[in-house]
Amino acid sequence: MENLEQLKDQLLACVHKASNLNELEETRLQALGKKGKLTLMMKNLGQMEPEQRKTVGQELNLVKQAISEALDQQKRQLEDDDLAERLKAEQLDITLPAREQSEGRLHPLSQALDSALEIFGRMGYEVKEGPDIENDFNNFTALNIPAEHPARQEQDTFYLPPNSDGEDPMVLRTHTSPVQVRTMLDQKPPIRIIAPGRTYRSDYDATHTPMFHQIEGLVIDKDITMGHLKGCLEEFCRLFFENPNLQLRFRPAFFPFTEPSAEVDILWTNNKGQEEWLEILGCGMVHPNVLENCGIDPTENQGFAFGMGIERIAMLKYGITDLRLFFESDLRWLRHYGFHWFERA
Ligand code: 2NM
Repeated sequence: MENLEQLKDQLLACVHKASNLNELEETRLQALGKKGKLTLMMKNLGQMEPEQRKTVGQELNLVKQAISEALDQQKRQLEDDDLAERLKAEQLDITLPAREQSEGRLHPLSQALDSALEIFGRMGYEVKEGPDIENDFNNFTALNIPAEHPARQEQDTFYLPPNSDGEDPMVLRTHTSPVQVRTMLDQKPPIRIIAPGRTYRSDYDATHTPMFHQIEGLVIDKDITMGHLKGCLEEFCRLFFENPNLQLRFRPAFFPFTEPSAEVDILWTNNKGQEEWLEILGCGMVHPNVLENCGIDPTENQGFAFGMGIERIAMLKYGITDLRLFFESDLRWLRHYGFHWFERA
């Protein structure tokens, strides 16, 4: 009996001394394993007198139970300590920026879009988005694009399968202008918005992809003029192309949704050192029919709008020569033309 008490104290001391899960397992085996001290004593019970066997057996069971409980408790404690230590060691500051050597790159389209939005944001434009699938009114009718206009033809527009409800088929938006239409329909002037996003036209060659990206802008108030339009676009182009002396040329053009309309060229020095005018965007004063279609009184309000292709301005700014590679997800191309987070606008 005295031996048993000593053994119990000794085993408990071992349990409490175990400083890791391996040591604890060792202790468990010493006590309760196949050849453990308590296990062997249990085996010896068989050789005792029935009376002695009963009392010693009971004592032994109590000791076994006490050791088992101590082992469980110590195990939980060690596991908790382990976890706490690991949580402390593996602490991660998720607010830190990515490491410079990180493999990830920002796609040049994202970089171009970020820069453009940064510039328009500072000018006080609000970013608006809308769905890629639009109805005929928002994409065409409201924008003064008549039924027989070539832009509506099958070869340019992706039409969705017609519905049984008799409505015109939905389309993949051919420009982001429906976002402006939606905004005019539910907001009163003054309006100053920029609408970036994906657009779709059934066209595929060296300079066209069926999906491409646009940024369009719209400003409406009581006394907005073409002077405001010119100033805004000149400021944008000089900031975007990082050239404070960049020359712009406004050429008369035609769009159904603006009158007058213009195309803007920038004076560009090509890689042979020669200067050339390159078209980069279209713009104009919003057509009174468009304002009217969108619930804005054209006798009280006027405004300007503009639109540009993000692929195009990205190619010019970053010296990218092949449009189609934008959409190939070629890692070598991305490593070459992509940007690191710290190069962002
Ligand atoms: C362009 C060129 C000229 C344009 C017009 C409108 C709206 F909705 F206000 F009528 N949004 N965008 C516009 C005008 C777009 O892209 C070359």
